Amino acid sequence: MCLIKPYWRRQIGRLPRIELIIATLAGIAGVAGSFTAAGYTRDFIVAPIDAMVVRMTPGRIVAFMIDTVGEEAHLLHIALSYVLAVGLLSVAALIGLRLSSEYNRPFLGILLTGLLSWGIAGAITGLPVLSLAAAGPVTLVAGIGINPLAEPNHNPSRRRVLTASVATVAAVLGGIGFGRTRTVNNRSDEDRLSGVSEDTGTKKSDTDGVETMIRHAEQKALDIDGDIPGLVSTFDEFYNVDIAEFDPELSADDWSMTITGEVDDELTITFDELTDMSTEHRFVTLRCIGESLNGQKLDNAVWTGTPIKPILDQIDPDGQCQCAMLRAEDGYSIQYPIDALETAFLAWGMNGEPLPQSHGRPVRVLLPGHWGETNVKWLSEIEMLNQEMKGYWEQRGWHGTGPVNTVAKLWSDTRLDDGHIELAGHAYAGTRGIDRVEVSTDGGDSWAHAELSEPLDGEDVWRQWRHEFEPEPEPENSRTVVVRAVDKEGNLQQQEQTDSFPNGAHGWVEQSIDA
Ligand SMILES: Nc1nc2c(c(=O)[nH]1)N[C@H]1C(S)=C(S)[C@@H](COP(=O)(O)O)O[C@H]1N2
Ligand SMILES: [Mo]
Repeated sequence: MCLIKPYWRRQIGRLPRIELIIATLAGIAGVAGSFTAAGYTRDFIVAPIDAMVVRMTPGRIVAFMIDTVGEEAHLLHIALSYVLAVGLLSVAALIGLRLSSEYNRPFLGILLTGLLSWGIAGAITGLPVLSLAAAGPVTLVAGIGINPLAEPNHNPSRRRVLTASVATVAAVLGGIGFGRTRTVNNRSDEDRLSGVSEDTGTKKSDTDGVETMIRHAEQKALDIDGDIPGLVSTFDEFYNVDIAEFDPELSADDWSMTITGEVDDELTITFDELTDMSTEHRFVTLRCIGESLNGQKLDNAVWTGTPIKPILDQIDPDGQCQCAMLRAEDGYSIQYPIDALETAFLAWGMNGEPLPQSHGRPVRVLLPGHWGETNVKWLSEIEMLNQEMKGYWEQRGWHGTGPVNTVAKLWSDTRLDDGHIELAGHAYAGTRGIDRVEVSTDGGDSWAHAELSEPLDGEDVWRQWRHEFEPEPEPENSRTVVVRAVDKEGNLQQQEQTDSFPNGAHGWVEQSIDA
């Protein structure tokens, strides 16, 4: 409250309420107009504001929010960005409204609102033409508020607010309708891109290989009645974690990656050079360190790409720490040892298609066995360091560059036709691999081995498990089911439960079910 100096507080207090209302409506209409033209893309006026909010939020606040609010924390910065966008555009309208009421210059007020809102939108997005779509509605709604054609005494404020509201609602509804199709059109641009990049991206013959792998995975999947994901996640199923609300839009043709820092000569690799290297398809499973113990930010896909080792062999990093900072187009960064980096894979395809925009088009890193955050999307630079530095999440208190924790998920419990109960889920232990999953249906007193899916080819893959049991004839109210995994090195999953912050969730998943 005390942020606003008393002088300004008094000035704002003196503004007629109706002008504030109309200016706010004008701001809303402007944001809607921008959405109409840009859709939910990086050209939308909220996008650059959101990027700025994400960059400026102090790390401790981000860590605190994720810990207490969880993923919904995302909604807060988006909401704040909307408020800022509306606020900035309403300033343009307010100035116009003031000019016309204080100095009785209605046409000048409207003109100024138009110019100012266009300038503001243009300065935020850097897109002068698209900014007209934001400035138009702002000017229209402010113009309704000003209403230069009315006789001074025949212009009751209630009617002006009503008309301005109707115009704003129309702008918002129109925006939602048109903007949606813009967003969808953008998606189909992506699909068209897949045709374009067929020669540079996933080649036809490669795609056949991927299809065979997906078929094999389908054959290996267990016959599970419950509704749980298969062994290969589709684009829609595959989880998404981004620091920014609006993903970078990069084309393969313009992409390149540069290795910089403690090297004799910098090395730049273009998309063509990369895809000309030896191509492989790999099953790789990703898990986000921020997910809750039994959460669903765990997925698997077939990725097409090339090992990074031959590229790293061309340079001779001589930094003291033998570590590298990976950077991406969205401002993301993460640091880990060159030893680990050498095991990485640079992927440009996913399930037989070019990488979807949300998963890092055109090129992302896949680092076997490490937490999701090491798998940099929209990769742009690898900087060889002399000294360790913290990446985006480590600056915010996470310890997510190491190997994943072992976990067995309990994702479904289903009563079968014969009255039995089927429990099922996925288990994952990174490159250690899953040896077995054990299930207890009596709160941990006795344990049985679950049925496991045949392992997929690959060093970093999940498995499905399934366990069927017969409930008591007289159903108890509920019973406690506990699941735990043992990795191929013989380690039993840690029993004690911890939160995901800062080392990833630990513990045995425990649920009470009716049986
Ligand atoms: N450039 C960039 N890379 C990134 C991220 C990001 O926000 N920006 N998020 C990371 C995190 S925390 C995870 S868990 C994985 C998620 O990958 P996905 O969205 O493809 O599932 O990407 C990682 N790579
Ligand atoms: Mo993550």
